[in-house]
Amino acid sequence: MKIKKIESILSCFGRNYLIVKITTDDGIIGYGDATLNGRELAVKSIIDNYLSDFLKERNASRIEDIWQMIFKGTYWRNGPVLTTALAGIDMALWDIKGKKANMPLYSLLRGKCRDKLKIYIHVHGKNEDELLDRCAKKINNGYKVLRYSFDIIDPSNKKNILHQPHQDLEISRIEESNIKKIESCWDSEIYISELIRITKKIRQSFGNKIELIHDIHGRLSLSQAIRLSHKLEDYNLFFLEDPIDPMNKEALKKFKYYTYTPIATGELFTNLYDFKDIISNQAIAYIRADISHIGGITPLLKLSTFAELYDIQTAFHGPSDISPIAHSAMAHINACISNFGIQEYVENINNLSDVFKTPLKIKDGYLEILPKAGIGVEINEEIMKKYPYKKAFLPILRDRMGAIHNW
Ligand code: GCO
Ligand code: MG
Repeated sequence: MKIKKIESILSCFGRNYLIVKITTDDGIIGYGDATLNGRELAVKSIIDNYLSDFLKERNASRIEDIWQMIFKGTYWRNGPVLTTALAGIDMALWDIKGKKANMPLYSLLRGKCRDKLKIYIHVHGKNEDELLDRCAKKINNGYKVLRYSFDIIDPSNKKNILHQPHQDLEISRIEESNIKKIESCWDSEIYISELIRITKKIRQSFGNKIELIHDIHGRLSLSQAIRLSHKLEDYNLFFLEDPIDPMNKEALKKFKYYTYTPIATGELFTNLYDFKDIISNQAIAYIRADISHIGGITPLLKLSTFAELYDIQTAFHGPSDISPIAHSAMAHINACISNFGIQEYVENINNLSDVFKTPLKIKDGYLEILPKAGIGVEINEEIMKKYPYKKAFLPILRDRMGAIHNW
């Protein structure tokens, strides 16, 4: 089974998605996700102009070999542009392998070891009341784990909002915008006190019937994070994500001795080595690897097994800026690894169902996966063409003195 054709399709459904399509000489088509939010054209270029030359006429079933060839063979290994392109190719090849064998990916890998997946969804409020209302609505809809965030009006400039990025798609987001509108001013101290106050409110309102997650996006210093995580211990978070800059591995290794709030990190990591030290030191409780940025299914399986040896669980990155193909591929992996913890999920991702028909289904707050061959996403390319790419940028934060702050 030889690779005949490699295409990359870029389109925008509120968020931009870059899809890799590989066709084999026996007519099997595989799809993968190569979306890198804010850098889509760079990934498209590396696929179209470089990687496709490596792939033509290769044996499509030799996935490990192709993965290593692209990662090591290009010499300038690593970096999010290369690994995201590689992820798209890797997913498409696994999709082909599953379709050829007529098996869902989870069967082709290890076979299901659980029937349904615990998930968490985003709930955002523009103010405290809206947040509490929306939490109540989500709990009524059966969701068990909520990742909460909220806007804060800057007391010294009412026009400035201290934003927290979120994927609650029913609430307007500022995450992607024109280059001229993306900068805002951030104040970590105001945020810390508001976060403690609002977390207490959520717990008082809903008791222990839900589990809570909060994402800090690496915005705090180590000492701020220690102070905050102590105060949050009373509210028993499921995990706290990226309290400090995830690149500062030494700080993460120290941080674990200061708090018993479980820590999750890793959505920014683009290779297995980024995780090696913090896993082997048990600095974190959950790995937040992103299938589309770490290089696809092949490395994610290796990473999960490595984490399993240290009693660390998975909580793969699942925002709306990776496509339903990536969400589906992760669900297959989650179904068949023993150290699955939880999966981040975007409720409305299936609203794209006229374009992407996924094998995923939400039932009573859990994610279920239907037995479709391969990754199991059907794509309507005709409709897809009607949603052209729109250039958009992620926000940029500055501190009170005007210097760039961690996003
Ligand atoms: C998460 C992420 C998202 C990011 C987004 C950036 O934990 O889901 O941090 O909230 O904002 O992936 O594009
Ligand atoms: Mg995050």
